[in-house]
Amino acid sequence: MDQAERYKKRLSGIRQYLRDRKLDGALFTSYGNRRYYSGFTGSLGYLLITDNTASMVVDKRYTTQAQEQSIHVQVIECSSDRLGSVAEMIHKAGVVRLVMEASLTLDEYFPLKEKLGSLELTYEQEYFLEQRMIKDDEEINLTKAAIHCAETAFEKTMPLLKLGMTEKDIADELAYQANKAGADGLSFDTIVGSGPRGALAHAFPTSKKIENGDMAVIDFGVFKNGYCSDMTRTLLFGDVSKDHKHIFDLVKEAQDRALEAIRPGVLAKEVEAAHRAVFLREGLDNFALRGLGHGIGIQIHECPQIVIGNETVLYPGMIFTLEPGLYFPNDCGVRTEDDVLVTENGVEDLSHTPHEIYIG
Ligand SMILES: [Mn+2]
Repeated sequence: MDQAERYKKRLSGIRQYLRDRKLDGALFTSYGNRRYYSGFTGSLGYLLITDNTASMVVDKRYTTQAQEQSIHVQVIECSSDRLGSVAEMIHKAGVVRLVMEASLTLDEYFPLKEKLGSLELTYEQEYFLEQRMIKDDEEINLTKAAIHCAETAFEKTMPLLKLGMTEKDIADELAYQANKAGADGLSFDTIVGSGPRGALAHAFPTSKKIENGDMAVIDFGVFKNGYCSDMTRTLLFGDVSKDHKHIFDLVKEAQDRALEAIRPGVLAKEVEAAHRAVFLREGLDNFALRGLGHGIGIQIHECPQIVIGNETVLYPGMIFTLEPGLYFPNDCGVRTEDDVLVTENGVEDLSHTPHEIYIG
């Protein structure tokens, strides 16, 4: 599939939506959707898709870049009245009924609404995000490359770790190694929580030193060529107690059960339930979070959400995380996270970093 075909296919999903709901145009304003439907990587742009046109208002900073990245889109450089240019684009396309993204902020919505006059406005979020759930070959390869980059950085960092280092030292080293391995940046702020701080599911790295017996939860990802990776490992420093190692083993078992449950046709909630069964069996469900994973792609959190009750059917091409965890306040936390791809026959685990890593 070449680039032209790729975008034609993506836009056809939106055009089907417009026809089904008797709408004339869709206005995309978020980074993720704008990028997915146009290829444009800039931070600001208003993309309008109608049944037979695709146009985008950008400011002068981005005119050349947008023309290069979005060859299937007519690029319009805005006047000093940015939203005025957006309204003009919408009027010129003959749109009467417009759907916008639910994430459009109020400070843009109200002035834009005024400029659009009598247009009928509605909003959508779920459908647009669901359009991005099944990745094409290029997206799968880009995601694999981002994962490989992060795992390379992780592998280079491991031999440098020792007792007495701080959480922040670990996060800094990972960031340095990620850049050396070719990352464009981190896909989110690295989480490092050691010892009792591991119980904070989103612990930010501090000057706390790693002590003998600590388990340290490290959640880390890179952004490369527009795609995100996401991985977590709980490192075992020195003499980890039997009780803590038991928790560690249960979390890994929960992930294994989830992995075994994945194949096309299965519901997201069934995968979630497969992992939770381990924690329920042990009477530890109260110490787990409410979800197991999330899609990754252009953004670090995408559909499908692998959470309790989600009836989304799994299809080949979906990529999401499996990240079970148990958190015991003031004691310890364990999480482990792989990125997986649903295949025609089952599932491919895209993460290859070992789970059980002892240090010191
Ligand atoms: Mn994650």
